[in-house]
Amino acid sequence: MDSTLFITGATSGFGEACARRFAAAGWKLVVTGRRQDRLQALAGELSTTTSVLPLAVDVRDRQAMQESIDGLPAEFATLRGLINNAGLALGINPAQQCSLDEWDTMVDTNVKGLMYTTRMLLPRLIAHGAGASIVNIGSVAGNWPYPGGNVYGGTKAFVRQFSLGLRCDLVGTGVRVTDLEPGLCESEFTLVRFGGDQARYAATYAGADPVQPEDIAETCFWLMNQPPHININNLEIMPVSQTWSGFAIHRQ
Ligand code: NDP
Ligand code: 8X3
Repeated sequence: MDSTLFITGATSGFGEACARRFAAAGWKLVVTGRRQDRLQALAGELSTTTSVLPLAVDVRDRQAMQESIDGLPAEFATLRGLINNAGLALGINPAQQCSLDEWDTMVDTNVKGLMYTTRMLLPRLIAHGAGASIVNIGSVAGNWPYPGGNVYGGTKAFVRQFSLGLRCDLVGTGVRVTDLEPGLCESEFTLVRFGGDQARYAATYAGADPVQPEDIAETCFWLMNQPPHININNLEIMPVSQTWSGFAIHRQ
């Protein structure tokens, strides 16, 4: 079977780990992200194993995404997999202190970017048919509220509901859809969230033995290699160290 995977946000974290995992299994890759230098380095490294096409593109730029996808060479034209992974959180402040610009960036990336990529690539996944898969990277933040999660959690709740809606629309095409919902995972996500603050990055993971990007990549690989009649609708994955708090009660 010809297996080509399109990954958004392959320049670090989950996306980069997925690129390595699927390349090792012989999948051809289209790897995307904004940081061209990282894409080139990754493509250079993995191209000793498989065919890799680096595409430097911002998922928020609808026209640039369309042009990149329209220009896919024939070798990468039909997709067995799409991992909608590009995304970010900015800050963890109470809503009443948040920046509207940061809220716009999260919505434009996590919601609109994912929406554009999916719509533009659906015909190529449908052309593959049975066994094709979309894995959307949601979050536990889409299922469970926490202080400061506000718009980030809202974007991930969109990812969950959009994924379920896609399942309805894609019935009969053979294309599977999963919302993969990680909890605490160690990646540059936390550096981005805290504006590059290394101390907050270290404090976030200290003593927590967090999930690693390679764990997420292994899960994506497992999801996409289920028998073609199986769809895992959604899947939460947390480190054992992470659980829930009780309800908060503010007393007068
Ligand atoms: P990283 O910061 O390591 O990776 C994020 C990736 O997204 C990078 O490759 C980045 O590439 C890309 N990206 C961000 N904005 C854009 C954009 N506008 N256009 C194109 N690419 C973009 O974080 P993770 O690997 O941890 O995060 C991946 C996904 O997982 C995100 O959707 C995140 O919300 C989600 N997630 C993360 C968790 C965690 O604890 N780490 C837990 C649950 C979900 P570049 O900057 O080069 O454009
Ligand atoms: C990232 C997980 O709990 O930091 O999506 O929001 S969390």
